[in-house]
Amino acid sequence: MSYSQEFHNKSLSLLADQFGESGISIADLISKVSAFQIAVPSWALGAGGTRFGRFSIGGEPRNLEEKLDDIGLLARLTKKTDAVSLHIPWDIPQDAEAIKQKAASLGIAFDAMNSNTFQDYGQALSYKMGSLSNADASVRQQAVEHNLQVIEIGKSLGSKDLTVWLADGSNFPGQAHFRKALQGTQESLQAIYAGMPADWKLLLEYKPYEPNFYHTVIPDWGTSAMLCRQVGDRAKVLVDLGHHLPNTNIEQIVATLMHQEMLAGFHFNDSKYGDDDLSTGSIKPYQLFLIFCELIGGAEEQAQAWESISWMIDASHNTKDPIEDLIQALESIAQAYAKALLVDRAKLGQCQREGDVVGAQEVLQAAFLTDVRSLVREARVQSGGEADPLAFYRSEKIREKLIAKRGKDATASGL
Ligand code: LRH
Ligand code: MN
Ligand code: MN
Repeated sequence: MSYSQEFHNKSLSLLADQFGESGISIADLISKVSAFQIAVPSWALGAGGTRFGRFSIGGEPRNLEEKLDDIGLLARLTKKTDAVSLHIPWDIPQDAEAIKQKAASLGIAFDAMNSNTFQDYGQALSYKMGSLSNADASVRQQAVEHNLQVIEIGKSLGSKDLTVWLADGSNFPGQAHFRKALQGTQESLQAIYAGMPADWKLLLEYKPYEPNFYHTVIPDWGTSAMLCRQVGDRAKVLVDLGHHLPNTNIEQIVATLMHQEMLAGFHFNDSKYGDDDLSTGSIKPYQLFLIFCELIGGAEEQAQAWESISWMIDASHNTKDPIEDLIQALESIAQAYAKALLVDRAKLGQCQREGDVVGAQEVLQAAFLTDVRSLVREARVQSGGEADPLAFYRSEKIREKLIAKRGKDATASGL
């Protein structure tokens, strides 16, 4: 939809009229939406996508500096991201100080560092049979040391988090010893945690299947939480939206984790079937909205502080221009958040106490069905971003310019 200033102003004042009555201040919402920032992973900037094929879009960032340039551009257009999440070994900085300075000049900080013990990249021992859980102690030790190196790189860049995702598991019954694999993982994580600075957080992902299809060592939030408890207070559960079996109630998982102050943060993406890594909000926007409802409720009712939660996109596929895709994802996340802020929580609480099921649904849908695009746009413009980032990106022919600069065959490292 093309944007006009007049239409924008009208929609915004309509929102103020609509929600003013229930005591919701649009100005307050605008400042909350403006403040909300989501980190972008370095691996989302290439058209790498799925593990099945790569169709380069051209002009992809060829190194860490160019990845930072792309995120700097996203930050400037959308005002919705101010950090990058690096993946080691894909993003080893040659000169950490220079990279740090470049990032700072673009207004980009370093979010969680991601370790990689799910593929072989020339290290001494293979991760084919697992990493932190491997039956062989020397492989476990190598994987621990890799994580410690990732922490060192993160320290040199000013990061404060380590995200661990394990592909560990087995493909066939009998292949792995379940309890020993868990015990090995626990001890490895304890060793990694012991090497983390005192102001760092460890974010532990879970995933029910893939690349292992019979069992994964950390299949669900419960196993992740159990391991985190054994590791330490600053180890918490990371919810990657794609890492659930179909129809899992993710908003309930979020509420449960917040209830125990165990929610580390999110990897946003969307899916139809599994870990599809599709653009956030492209498939199940209602689910995303309900997740934000739980987040806002959990923070307001002081289950867990909003500021303690990390936000990141983790999507990567091979059909869209990655920058356009990220613009859309950042917009969808901001919309879901804005809609959840519109929920009349007092009324919802009353419906819950009175057993008014119909009323509760009405309250949620009144917020969800509201068009908040003008609100999100206003937040962006007030922060100095573009009114319509996607239209700007296209009209300025930014991809064409990137291709001219970096080449048609330039590909980014990553998935
Ligand atoms: C694999 C995965 C996981 C990690 C990322 C690096 O499932 O997508 O979510 O966060 O790779
Ligand atoms: Mn993830
Ligand atoms: Mn994943």
